[in-house]
Amino acid sequence: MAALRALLKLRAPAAWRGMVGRQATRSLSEFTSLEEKPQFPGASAEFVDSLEFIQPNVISGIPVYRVMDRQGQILNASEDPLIPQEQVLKFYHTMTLLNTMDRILYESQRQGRISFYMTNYGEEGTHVGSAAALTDTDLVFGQYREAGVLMYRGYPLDLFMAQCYGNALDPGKGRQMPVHYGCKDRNFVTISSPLATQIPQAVGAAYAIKRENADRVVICYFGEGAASEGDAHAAFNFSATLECPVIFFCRNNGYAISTPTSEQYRGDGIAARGPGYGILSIRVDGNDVFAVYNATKEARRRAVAENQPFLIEAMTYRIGHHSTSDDSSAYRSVDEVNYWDKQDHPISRLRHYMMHKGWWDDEQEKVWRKKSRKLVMEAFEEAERKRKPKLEYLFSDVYAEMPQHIKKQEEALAKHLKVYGEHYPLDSYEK
Ligand SMILES: Cc1ncc(C[n+]2csc(CCOP(=O)(O)OP(=O)(O)O)c2C)c(N)n1
Ligand SMILES: [Mg+2]
Repeated sequence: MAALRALLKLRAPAAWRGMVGRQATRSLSEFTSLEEKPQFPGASAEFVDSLEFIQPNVISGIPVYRVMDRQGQILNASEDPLIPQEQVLKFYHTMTLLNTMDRILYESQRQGRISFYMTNYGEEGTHVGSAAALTDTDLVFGQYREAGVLMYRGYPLDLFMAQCYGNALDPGKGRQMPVHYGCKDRNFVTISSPLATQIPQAVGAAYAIKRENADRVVICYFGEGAASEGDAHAAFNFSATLECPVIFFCRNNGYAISTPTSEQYRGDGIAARGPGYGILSIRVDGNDVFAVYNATKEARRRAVAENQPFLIEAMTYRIGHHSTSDDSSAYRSVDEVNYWDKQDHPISRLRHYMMHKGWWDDEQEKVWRKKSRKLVMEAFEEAERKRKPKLEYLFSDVYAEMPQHIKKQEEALAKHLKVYGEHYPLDSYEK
């Protein structure tokens, strides 16, 4: 006991020093008031004399912010972001080009040309609406289903393809699974697919940006499934207590592989968690590209101006299978998927909007479909023709100087290939 007391004595002042500054500045009068008020550090509250548990649904039924209805009509003119025609066309071109790239690469995996793929079907609005609301210097941390963000930033088709093929043009030198894109020039941090890896990293980056006083924000994308990881919770809390300019962008697409949201959590989705951490939060219609744009733009403006985190929960639907390793017909109905594909799709909603405006018609659609398919096919064929990266890249870049045991492995491979090289497609590798 004495040892414990001694330990507490030693530790307490250090712990207090680490607490929020506000605690230290409370005046003496607050403690000498005759009124009985809770003085506990860490809570702002009143006393009550009735026993009542807080209902978890106190924060429930968080509304879904939208700007457009399913027919592409603006619901409230004051919410119309009034994006110029040229930029709206860029939204549409990006969303549809992404969709076409997905179709070709998905098929390519099915034919055994690449090892794996993940489509973005149905989530195009969350990517493009949020990407358009950021500036190019804002730092992006993605999960793996955000290719549209990178595409909106101008990442070319041949580099998407190079990564999926792991060919010599791939900046990752063919060392990663497909869809693990990264681009330093475009401030897009390379994907790490162990779930939630990027969330604490994004907060750390936002803290660094805050210390530099840079006019930048960090945006961190993740799925509602990844939000169940411990790292997500640690990241939320750090971002709030360290007051970091970060936007947590949750794509709530209804599933984490085969786990539906009804089995993922018991509260009101992800937005409901924000207030618990002291984070400003909003739920938006992720299939409404303008709603996503408005929410991200305002979150960005305030995150930078006020140095604080924001949480956006974009409600959407994963129309494709989780990945090429999944068959979603085992756990959801075709009718369910068809509803989102045919009746509430972000691409058709934006197309309706453009048609009302007189900015798009069936002929333009036909011409663009043909052209975008041609662009994707050309990049695809080029990627397939390219050689694989040099074999020596198997051993480089981990250590500044190659250690002995890696050197030994490299020599063993060279020896092996000298004898058995004819059994390998060595010509398909760069020399
Ligand atoms: C730590 C960890 N556990 C499990 C997995 C396997 N896994 C890959 S994706 C995924 C589901 C993630 O769902 P969600 O975050 O909702 O993203 P979505 O795929 O729906 O976009 C799981 C369980 C993983 N990659 N990492
Ligand atoms: Mg999900």
